[in-house]
Amino acid sequence: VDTTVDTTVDVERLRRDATRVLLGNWTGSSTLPSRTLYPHQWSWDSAFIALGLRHVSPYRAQRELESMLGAQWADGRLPHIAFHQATPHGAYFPGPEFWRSGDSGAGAPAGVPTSGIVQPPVHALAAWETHLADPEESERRGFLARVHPRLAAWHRYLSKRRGLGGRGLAAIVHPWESGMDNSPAWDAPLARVVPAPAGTFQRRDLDHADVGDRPTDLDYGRYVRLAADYRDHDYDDGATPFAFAVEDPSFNALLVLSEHALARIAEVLDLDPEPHEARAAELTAAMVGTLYDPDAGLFLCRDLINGEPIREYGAAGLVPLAVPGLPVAGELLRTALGERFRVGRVHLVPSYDLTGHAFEPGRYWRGPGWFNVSWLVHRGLIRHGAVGQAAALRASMLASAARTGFAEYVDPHSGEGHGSRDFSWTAATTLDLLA
Ligand code: 9WN
Repeated sequence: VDTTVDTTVDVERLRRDATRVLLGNWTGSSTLPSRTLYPHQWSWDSAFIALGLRHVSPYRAQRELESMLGAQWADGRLPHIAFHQATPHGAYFPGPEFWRSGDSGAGAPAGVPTSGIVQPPVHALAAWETHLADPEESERRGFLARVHPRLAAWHRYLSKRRGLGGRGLAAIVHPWESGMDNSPAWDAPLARVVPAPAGTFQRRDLDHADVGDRPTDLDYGRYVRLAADYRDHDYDDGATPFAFAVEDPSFNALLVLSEHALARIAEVLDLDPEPHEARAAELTAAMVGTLYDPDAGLFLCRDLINGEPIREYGAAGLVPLAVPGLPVAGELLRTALGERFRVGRVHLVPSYDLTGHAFEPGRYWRGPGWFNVSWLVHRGLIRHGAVGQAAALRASMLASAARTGFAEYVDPHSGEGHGSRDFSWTAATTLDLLA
């Protein structure tokens, strides 16, 4: 069913409400994705939050990114969670007592407990655009000079330690690392993983969300097993016998965007931008050569355990649209606008193929539209000249944010909100679209 997108949004009110959400989730140095469901600082959330917060307070947006980068490990990895000390013990699973970052030999920071896995590298992009929001304030605080070495070390970690597939792309070793936790793309690779027994851990997410909106217990058993195995090998990428290792087009496309951003940052600092541009070009070529499927007109994930492409069509495969100079942009655009995703004709960008066998309109990353992914695809549409469709997508994002009270994700057909409300990156992407 095609939905008619409500474009009658009270813009001033929406801006005020989005600002209220971000300020309400601010802890003093960073922003919680949600006060109920996610009461700590998350890595890629932080980057999207900064991209919105910069329109409210460039200073706070800088602090947001700096506190995330303050959780960086000695090997350059940026953990997917920096635990917020004031959050009550046990409010989120898995918490610091599970990850035990302080015990690992990989050099977790002393000051803050963290997880040991990562999330997509949106940070350099966010740092660059945060700088642009107020270059004088940025210069006054030496923002770029302080974040550049950390961002460069983060990208180096991904290239060197995570180049597991040997073709120049970064690999993820846990579904949580994709940020799209229970995407149908992970079903086959996860089927090999022996789940941790149900009685050995306690989920906290179901205290705050509907069971039908979240990953299943079986998914959780496998998430726990993979994380515990990595932890028990000291988070050592060379020593862990990974049961799950995948090249994800969204993760790598974000790395490309961030390498381009790092090149711009380097220029401002009078450093050589060339290595970052070269890396961006190399990654783009590797992505197109390894992950693009011409028959599907879409980027697919690749399973590194069996070397095979994963034939599930998800929004991760559309994210490369945001990459400049993408040789297959025309075909990818056709897929975005076609029947699998119907961008501009449904609410947001569906996280999974609307015609796919595993599509579920309300369950997390198995169908619902998410604001961060939609924001990235919106950028891609503009980059490749699909101005009308970009406007329709933008209108659907603004209307959905307003209608649902900044829901975490949205049923692409009905527009109904799911998951948490007052969700930070929903508010942040709203503010950016309104800027
Ligand atoms: C696990 C915080 C995070 C997002 C992810 C989203 C969800 C966590 C969870 O929430 O994941 O990292 O507990 O389900 O899938 O994209 O960063 O908002």
